[in-house]
Amino acid sequence: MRRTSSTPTTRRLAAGPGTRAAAIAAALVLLAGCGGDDGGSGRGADPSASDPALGTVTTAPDGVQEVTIETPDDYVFEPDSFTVAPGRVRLTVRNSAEQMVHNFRFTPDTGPAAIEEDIPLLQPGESDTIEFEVGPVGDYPFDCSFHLQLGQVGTMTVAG
Ligand SMILES: [Cu+2]
Repeated sequence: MRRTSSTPTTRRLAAGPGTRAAAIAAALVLLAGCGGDDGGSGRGADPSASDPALGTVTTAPDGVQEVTIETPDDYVFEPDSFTVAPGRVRLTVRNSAEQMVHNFRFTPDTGPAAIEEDIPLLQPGESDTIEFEVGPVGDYPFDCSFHLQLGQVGTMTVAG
């Protein structure tokens, strides 16, 4: 997929997609070696999927929920919705556009609680990762502020 050719610029976190892929590969080796016993820490992560689909929430080795979405050249998020459980979330937004700059923020004054973390600017081909805590269940609208008027919006659902 495109991940291998992208160059994530993870400014705030050391663990990018490559690190995660390596960790999953290491986990596979461990599973093969010990016959898949009660390691148990990989809940929610399918060990056969080294590259989770966009919008698929997996649990990293450190217990944080991880999910990746993309912003292509049209004014959408791909996917435009995903669901997490209360707790920590590590969200990566990858701008898969060839022309267009995008950004990511939780739409101000919406949702059950404010989430201040945002990604102010993503150049074409760039990705960035933010990490935040979610508590109250409900729908948290997000948008690209550049293209909000063109309908570039989505929803993160927090479900207990
Ligand atoms: Cu945009």
